[in-house]
Amino acid sequence: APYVLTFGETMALMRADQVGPLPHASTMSLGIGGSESNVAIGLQRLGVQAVWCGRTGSDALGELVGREIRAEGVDVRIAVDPSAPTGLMIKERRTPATQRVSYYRAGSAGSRIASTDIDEQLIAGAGLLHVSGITPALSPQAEATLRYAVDAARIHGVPVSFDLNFRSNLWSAEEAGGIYRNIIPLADIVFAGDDEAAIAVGAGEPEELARRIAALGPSEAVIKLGADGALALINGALFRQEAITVDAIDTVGAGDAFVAGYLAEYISGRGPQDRLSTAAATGAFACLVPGDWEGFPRRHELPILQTREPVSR
Ligand code: KDG
Repeated sequence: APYVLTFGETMALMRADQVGPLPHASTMSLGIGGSESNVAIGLQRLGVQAVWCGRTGSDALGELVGREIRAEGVDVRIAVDPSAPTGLMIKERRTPATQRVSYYRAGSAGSRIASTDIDEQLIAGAGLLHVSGITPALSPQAEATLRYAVDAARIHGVPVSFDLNFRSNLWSAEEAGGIYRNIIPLADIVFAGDDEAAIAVGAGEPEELARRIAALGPSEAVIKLGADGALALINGALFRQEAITVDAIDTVGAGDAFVAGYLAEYISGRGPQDRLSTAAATGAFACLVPGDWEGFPRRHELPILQTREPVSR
């Protein structure tokens, strides 16, 4: 069966257990998070083999990153960097429904990812390469690594998926926009929130955003609209998907879950409507728990959100 290859920075993640200002959080939970490893975990839970490459420090948090992703069945390829620490991300739960994320990742091991960390044969053998727009925001070397991987995928005829994933804490919309416009033409599938798509191609209605992205080259442009669902333009045909309404307690990770759901169906050869409906379900599941990826569904759990029965026995 084909595997999905992805790479990026995964950090230790500390989140306040209680709602309130961070300086008054007396206890924090320790876990991990990273957009691309979240996608890998999401794929793995849906029965698709995923391979994740990344760099961590030679430290306890790096060990944690490796253990957690490996425990999900993902094939993990970590380059340990003795000269830099594993990055850290902190989540404050200021209200029951709002999160604030702070990064402690400048100069981290993950930001020093290099092309030598991703074996070309691993790229050549993949069914799909998934990359995110967080990587080029980390360092010039990380950007070069992304370019190397995408170029190698294209040379070997491996489809490329690109999630714009704008992070305003890492760079400006102007900087990001230029890089997005360089990478989008090299991708087959592009995922973007409507706000993210606007950074790349200018503001507009979701359908128009998808058309502008597709005009740059990708055969599939998927616009994520949060609680308003999603829209996909696939080889010129438009598909719409409603969101599944949930009482969201933490939406961080929902975009990654959506991508995992979409790609799991794509790589399994399922059609646009299946890709979108699974994506909507996986995205909704991710909003139900405080962690970024812990709530991602297994395939047999997908129907749970569609049923009205509170108890199954
Ligand atoms: O998509 C969720 C991610 O934002 C989170 O897990 C951490 O990769 C991350 C980032 O850089 O924000």
